[in-house]
Amino acid sequence: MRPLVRSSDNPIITTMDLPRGLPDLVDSSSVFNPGAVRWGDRYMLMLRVQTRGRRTHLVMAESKNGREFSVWPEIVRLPGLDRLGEKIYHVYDPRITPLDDEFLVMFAADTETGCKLGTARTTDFRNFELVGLGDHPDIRNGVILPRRFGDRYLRYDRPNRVADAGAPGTGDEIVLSESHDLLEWRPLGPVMRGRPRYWDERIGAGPPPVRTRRGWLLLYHGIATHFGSVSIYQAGVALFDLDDPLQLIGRSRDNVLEPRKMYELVGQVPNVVFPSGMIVDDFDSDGFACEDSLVRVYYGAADTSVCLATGTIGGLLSAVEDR
Ligand code: BMA
Repeated sequence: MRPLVRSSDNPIITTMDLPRGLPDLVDSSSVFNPGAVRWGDRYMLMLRVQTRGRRTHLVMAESKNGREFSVWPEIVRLPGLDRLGEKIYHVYDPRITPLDDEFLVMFAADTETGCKLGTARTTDFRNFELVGLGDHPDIRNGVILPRRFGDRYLRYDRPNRVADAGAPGTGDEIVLSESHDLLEWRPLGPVMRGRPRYWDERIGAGPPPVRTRRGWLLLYHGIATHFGSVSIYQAGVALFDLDDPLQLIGRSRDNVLEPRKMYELVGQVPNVVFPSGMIVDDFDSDGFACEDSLVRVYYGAADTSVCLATGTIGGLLSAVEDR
């Protein structure tokens, strides 16, 4: 059995689903790479919407069944973003972590001096408190673990240390970092590297990791570069030690999702599946994801639409091989 199966309703959100009457979103080009989280009985997505002017807006959407979403008729405002003293071009690819009765949103922010990782907090997805932008000069794909370690927050992130010709910075190493205030992050060390010549030459974390009894389960994206032509974005699985998330237990040899459907092969950026949200239905009484629980993975397809694939925790774990 394949660990992830596409929804027959894909793509589940396209620009046709965006609310009418919002001047900022009129005739938008694409909606993709959503953050995702469960909020009471609702499945919440934070969508990345791109306009014809290549402006980016974040917009919330909600659903009762995880498949049919209604998009909120307002744009997410992060108060204070314009007063940080840096010109911010785009805020995008949000990842949402539930932690202590609130939601932490970590997003990428393109600035004059590189890509930064910013954090905002919310309890209702309408009012956001901006924590700020981290000071790492060029970094993306930050995902906060949904648990504190003592008085520290931990996150996996991906410094942009690799520059492909003509492309913005990317990277081939996921790093674990710690913070006491969500603002200053200190790298603790690399946790996994890209595998040259295979499907995951460049890598970056997908959604925030899920706590299972066997370890922290992380979906990540792997990029195969193709002779200076278009890169191929796929998804794979890795597992890290529960008490020491610096230790990689194993990872999938092959990808678990790759562009095959027309909506993944063709679009604004072809050949892209980009998992950014993952919602687990069932946790046991100790807060571990149940192995037989349904998992919904939300991903951007070809930087154009939002898609859904489902599986189980057990199925994803079985894709992980011992190192
Ligand atoms: C990455 C990020 C993603 C995007 C992907 C494919 O570098 O910018 O937001 O989905 O490229 O274009």
